[in-house]
Amino acid sequence: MNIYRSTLHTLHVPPHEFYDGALIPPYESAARADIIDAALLAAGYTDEHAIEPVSRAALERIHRPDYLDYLASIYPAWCAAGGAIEAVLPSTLAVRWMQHRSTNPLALAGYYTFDLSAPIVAGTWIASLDAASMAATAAHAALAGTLLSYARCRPPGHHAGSDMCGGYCYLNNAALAADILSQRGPVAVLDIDIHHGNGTQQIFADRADVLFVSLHGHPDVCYPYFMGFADEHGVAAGKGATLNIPLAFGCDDATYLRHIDVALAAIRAHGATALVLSAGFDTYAGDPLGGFALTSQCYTEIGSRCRALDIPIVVIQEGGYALTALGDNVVALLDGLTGRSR
Ligand code: Q9C
Ligand code: ZN
Repeated sequence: MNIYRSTLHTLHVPPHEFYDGALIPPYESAARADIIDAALLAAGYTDEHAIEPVSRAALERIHRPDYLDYLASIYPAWCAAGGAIEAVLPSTLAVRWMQHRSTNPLALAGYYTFDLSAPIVAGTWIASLDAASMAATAAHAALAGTLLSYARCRPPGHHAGSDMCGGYCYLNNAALAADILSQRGPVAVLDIDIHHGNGTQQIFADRADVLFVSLHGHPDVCYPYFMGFADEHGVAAGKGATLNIPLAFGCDDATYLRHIDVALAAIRAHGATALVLSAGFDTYAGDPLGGFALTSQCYTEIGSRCRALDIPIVVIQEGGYALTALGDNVVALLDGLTGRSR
């Protein structure tokens, strides 16, 4: 199994996030990556491969050019315009009937952001590019015959849409990998983060060749609230290529695995030639941002059921905030995907 990881993520350390009205230390921290790296090493998952910089053309297939320019340039522009040096985090969002395109950096931030949990600091663009590069490199390796890769992406990506950041996400790493893999034939994204992958769904909504399947906390009670309902099936040519499986909080291993089988049946029916696994571990019992009750063994079982698809798999790290268990849970998933028992 190819492993992609690096230390550039340490350039992205936001000072805070808003959580239901409170300003708190960010759950999405550099410590998460360190914990995963230590666990990979201890478990013998050490087949590290070099990361190739992702091309602008590849990024522009999933993100709008003006959004990419925004991410690359907003931090100094925001500071020069009088924004706080701590981070770019707008107080005014361009919601529904407020869509005027301003060039004021303080306004731009509200145009390209959908919530208050994606602060941009000086190194956010470099760190995001690096995470995206891991995902793209893993996808190219899969095209070249690698059966299994794990990209330890930080920041995560599945909430980032074609032109919006939010939910700790800036560039959509999983969408980038899926788009690259789609050169070869139909592909599927299976999103197992507890939060619906609203960005990935939006990016692929009108595409028939990329099936998006997500198991997540029901949006009536779970972030991101406004998307992820079972009646969203895709639009235009993409109708039928979106499958949302919202689940009630409290979901246990047995219930979850029953629904994984539904997801895998859809992936088989789609004729997927490759799988991108958007792997969040905030479904773990006791995750501070979760609400499900999965055990570590469940991740091994998810992995082994995905392995049975018998197609190349690119695993993209998404969420997971129960720090004491995060490393073990990543290893548990990889054990299932490799068929390794310990
Ligand atoms: N009351 C990922 O797991 N805060 N992002 C939600 C809800 C944002 C999660 C507050 C959660 C973002 C990648
Ligand atoms: Zn999540």
